[in-house]
Amino acid sequence: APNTTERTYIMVKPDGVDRGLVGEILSRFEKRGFKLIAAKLALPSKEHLEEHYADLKERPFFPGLIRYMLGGPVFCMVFEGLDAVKTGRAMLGATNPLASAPGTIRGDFALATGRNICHGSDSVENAEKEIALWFPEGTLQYKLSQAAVIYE
Ligand code: DGT
Ligand code: DGI
Repeated sequence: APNTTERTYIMVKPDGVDRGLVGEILSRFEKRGFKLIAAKLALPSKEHLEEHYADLKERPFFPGLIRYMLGGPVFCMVFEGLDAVKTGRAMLGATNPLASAPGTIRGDFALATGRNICHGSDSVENAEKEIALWFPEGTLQYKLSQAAVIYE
C-alpha cells in the first residue's frame, strides 16, 4: 500500500507572515489533500535558527539568512500525506523564485532568493529532524474523514 503518512515540515518565513500569506500557503497544502497535524506561530531564537540551517553554516549568505529569519514571527506547520516531502517542495517551487514556475508558491509570490517566503523539508530524513526541532511537543494523530476520497 502507498505510504500516506509521510510528513514534511513547512514554514512561512517572516516576509510571508508580514505579507499576509500564511492563509494562502496553508490553504494550498490543505486543498491538495495533505493533513495538517501541527501548526503554530513562533519567534525562534538565533540559536534555534542556526540549528535549523546548520547545513548552511559555512555559506557566505548565512549571516544574512539568519538576520532575515529573525525579522519577525514564522508560521510552522507539519503536513502528512502521500509523497509529502517531494510534493511539498514542488508546491513551493525552486529556491530562487525567478527559477520557480508560475503556479508554485514562490513562483506566484516572490522574486528574490533571500526573500523566498517559505521553507519546506528537502528529504524525509531532514523532515524528521525539523519536525523534532520545531515541534518538540509532538504532533496530533487523528483521521480525516476525507481520506477515502483523496486516496484510492
Ligand atoms: P537550479 O540551477 O535549477 O537549481 O536553479 P536555481 O534555483 O539554483 O537558480 P539559478 O540557477 O538561476 O541561480 C543559481 C543560484 O544563484 C541560486 O540558487 C541562488 C543564486 N541566485 C540567483 N538569483 C538570485 C537572486 O535574485 N538573489 C540572490 N541572493 N541569489 C540569487
Ligand atoms: O530549501 P531551500 O530553502 O529551497 O534552499 P536551501 O536549503 O539551499 O537554502 C535555504 C535558504 O537559504 C533559502 O531558502 C534562501 C537561502 N539561500 C540559499 N541559497 C542562497 C540563499 N540566499 C541567498 N541570498 N543566496 C543564495 O545563493
